[in-house]
Amino acid sequence: MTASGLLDRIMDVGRDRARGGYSRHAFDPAEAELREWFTAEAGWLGLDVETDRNGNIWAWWGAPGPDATVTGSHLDSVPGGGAFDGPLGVVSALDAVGILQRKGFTPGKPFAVVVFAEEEGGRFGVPCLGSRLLTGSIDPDKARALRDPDGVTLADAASRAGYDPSRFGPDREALSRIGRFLELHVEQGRGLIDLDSPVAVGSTVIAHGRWRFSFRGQGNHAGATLLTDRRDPMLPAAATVAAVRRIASEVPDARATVGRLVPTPGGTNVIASTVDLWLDARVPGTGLTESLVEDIAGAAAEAAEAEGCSVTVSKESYSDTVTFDGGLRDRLSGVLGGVPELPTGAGHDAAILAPHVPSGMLYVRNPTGISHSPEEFAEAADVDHGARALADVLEDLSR
Ligand code: HGY
Ligand code: MN
Ligand code: MN
Repeated sequence: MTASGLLDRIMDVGRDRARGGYSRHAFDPAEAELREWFTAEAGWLGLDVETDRNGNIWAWWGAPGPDATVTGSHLDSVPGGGAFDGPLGVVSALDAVGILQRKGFTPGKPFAVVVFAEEEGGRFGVPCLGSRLLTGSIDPDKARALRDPDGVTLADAASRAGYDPSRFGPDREALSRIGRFLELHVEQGRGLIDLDSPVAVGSTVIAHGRWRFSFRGQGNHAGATLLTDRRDPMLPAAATVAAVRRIASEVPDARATVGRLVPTPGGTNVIASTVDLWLDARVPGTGLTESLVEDIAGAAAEAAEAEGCSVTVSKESYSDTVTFDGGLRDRLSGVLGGVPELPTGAGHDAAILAPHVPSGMLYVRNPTGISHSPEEFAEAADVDHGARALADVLEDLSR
């Protein structure tokens, strides 16, 4: 089954009728359906499937072992996300195994397809949760206590889905087996359109993080409270959203976003008592993301004081700039005949693994250049070209 054909099989799983696109999140029914689907597809390829202590799925072609060539991505999405971010890397890995099997290739070293859990952090707020737990990049107790928008903890959600959250944590055995990791991903930008190439090799992932700003004022009646008597946290929250764009536009190549803002209690005729907003900030280079956030936090504190409110800022996740392994990058480019190399502003599990094992990425052209939105797209011809390119490099890496 080709990668584009495999994508068609899951096209209706986790559709979000309200937001458009897909909402597939850690340990929810849609993701569970995708896990079952992946396990079946891997089984038909004769792969042995196991789920590790952190909810990541490993499909082994032959016996598990050291120096393994591992490829894969994630199946979860952002809320209202596109069909390709994550699943494209998974279906391409399955298709690549099929291509290699049909040509009679047998890996000369252990080989696995992996699906990482909660890469988007769409439910529990921390991106790449499965690969962070695996590599020890997040404290397991902090992870277990993460809450979704309904207040359900990761521990409870995992238990309800049949996992044992007490086992969450660094998995040295699983990590030590990985000889190299390669993730194929839909491009989240216009690089390949402008370069007129169907695939590229990844070079860097820029630093990025998420911060929660909590504004506190006085809840009250919208009609009975004079404007002069208010401490309305919505005012400093709104001022901060405007300040994010104003301050970030002064920093070369910075990206800063407020995509989520939640007033409490959230009534039309109610002055909010608190307003929470989440800042996603990303600046290439070292230390520049944090200094951007410091400037934004300063503007938030000023705006809060002017309205008689308070604000607390807490860092929820952060990843430094990552440069993928040069030797692996060169090898990928060599096998693929010198395709372009592209940086990205999007985070990936490959970047979480990069400090621990040689990691690399392949990108497949996205004619819209749009991602984290239903308009995200990849032509079937490019999808299948990407799977064949992945098969070629995996063959080279697995001899
Ligand atoms: O947010 C990101 O960059 C990635 O899509 N998780
Ligand atoms: Mn994404
Ligand atoms: Mn992704």
